[in-house]
Amino acid sequence: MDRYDIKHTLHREKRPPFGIFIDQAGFLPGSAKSAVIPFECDFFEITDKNGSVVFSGETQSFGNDEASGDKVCIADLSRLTKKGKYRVKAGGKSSALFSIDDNIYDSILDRTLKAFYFLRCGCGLDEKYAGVWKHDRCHTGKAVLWEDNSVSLDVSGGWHDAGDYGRYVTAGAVAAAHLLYAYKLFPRVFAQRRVNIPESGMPDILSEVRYELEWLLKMQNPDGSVYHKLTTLLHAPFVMPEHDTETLYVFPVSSMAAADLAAVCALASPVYAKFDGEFADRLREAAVRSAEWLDRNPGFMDFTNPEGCNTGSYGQWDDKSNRWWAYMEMFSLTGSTDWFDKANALLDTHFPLTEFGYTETGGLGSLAYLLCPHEKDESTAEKLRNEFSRTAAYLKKLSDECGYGAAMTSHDFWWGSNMNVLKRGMIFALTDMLCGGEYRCQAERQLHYILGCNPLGISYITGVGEYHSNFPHLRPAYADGVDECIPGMVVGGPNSGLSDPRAKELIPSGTPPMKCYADDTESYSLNEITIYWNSPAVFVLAYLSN
Ligand code: 9MR
Ligand code: ZN
Repeated sequence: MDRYDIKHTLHREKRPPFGIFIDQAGFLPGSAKSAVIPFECDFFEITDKNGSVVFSGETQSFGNDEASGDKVCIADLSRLTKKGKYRVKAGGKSSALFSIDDNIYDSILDRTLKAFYFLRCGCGLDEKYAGVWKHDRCHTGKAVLWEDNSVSLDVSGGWHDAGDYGRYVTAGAVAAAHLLYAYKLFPRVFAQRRVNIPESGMPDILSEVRYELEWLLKMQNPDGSVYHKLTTLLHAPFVMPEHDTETLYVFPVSSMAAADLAAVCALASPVYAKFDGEFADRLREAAVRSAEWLDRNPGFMDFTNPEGCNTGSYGQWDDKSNRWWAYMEMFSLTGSTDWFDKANALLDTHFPLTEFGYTETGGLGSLAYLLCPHEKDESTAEKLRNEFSRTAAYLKKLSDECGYGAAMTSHDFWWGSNMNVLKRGMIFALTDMLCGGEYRCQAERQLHYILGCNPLGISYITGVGEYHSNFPHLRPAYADGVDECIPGMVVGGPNSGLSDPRAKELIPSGTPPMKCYADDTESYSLNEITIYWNSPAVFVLAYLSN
């Protein structure tokens, strides 16, 4: 799978229309506000909707920014607090339109959450909920067990992982966990939030996550082992999901899948108890079953693609952080110190305790412990809080040293770099909340980078901002024939590894890491979308809306 048959004349990258870079959604009235000017100039002005100058100031020289290769100066407009819509002007250039308002995060949160509905599999997307992005029922048939083709299973449902139509347990569990923690920590943000999905009776975020959890439960064997993934043998061509009718295979079990399933079900069970006791019980039973399987099977069971299969593998080096997460969620669910001891025994095995990715899940386990309702071992809790504080302090330094405010070094721009930025936003948010670290401003800056304060001046969330990604590597977005992309999707972003042929074609060698991006459908290593790039965005937006 190297090239796709994609008509580039239809989906062509637009040239960035703005010369000054700013968060295109905007700012809360009381927040720090700045724009980045990628050329030398002494003064800037802010104009309102009618073009009248309402604010002006001197720029601050920042100097060379390593990751972008830009020499930048900063326009600090924090003192402008009046609500309205504005542009920054300097040196004959302009920024995109941005707002100062109390509700700037609301519609972005709605759209990034609704994005999960648009990725639902095993059902049709009705026009009533999906508008022009509706489609027929997809992937509803049974799937064949890879190891024994005479067995077929009903494993329909869940979210499409990404631009492809595969469904992968570890990726799904982690994305669901980000959303569940967003709900757990910021329930008021979601209590009344409606994003026009078919279900009702509980907050929409929980209905949406339930859609994935029901699928995850189907991926569990009676003995508690869990299949790693469900995909066709090869990635589908760029067709609508209902036209992808190749045989679906259920691929072998992995220990990460069992761990992540146990963890997310243990996390979810008490959250749903208030709304649906029967579902909460099923989640609890599933969690116990997989956690016990994990305990009986202490060896690392990786997953590698069998010969001839080219869909995602989500393989790992080890499963320590997944076990840590599972055991800590089990402790949180049951209060049984046996689970705590099993988790604690892993602490010396050295894995990051503040990571929120689909391979390194240590941060989720740490969070489970710090938020659990039982009496805690103070020294473990202290260690975890210290880890968050230490990591956040380091990341703040990176953010301060970056002209665009991203907590990234120039070596951090790999496949899905936008997830790195957003995960770091999560760490700032959590350190702020759990350790009293006052990192709100840094969390905001990560989002500002995603929404346009970056050296390409592009908002990396489809449909958000005047100039945003619109041609992601996302099959329905290409095949539906609708000009405007499905909104609320976070694209992967700059990747200095240029890990696909189209990226190598589009990005000249020597391009600075933060500029290794193109809004191009074919480039999966620059411009795909995934559920676990959207979920940290929802988390950070929920934190900032709280
Ligand atoms: O997000 C994954 C990225 O970090 C890896 O570098 C890349 C290559 O292994 O795979 C990405 O995951 C893809 C997955 O394998 C299949 N669905 C689409 C995912 C996003 O590109
Ligand atoms: Zn589908």
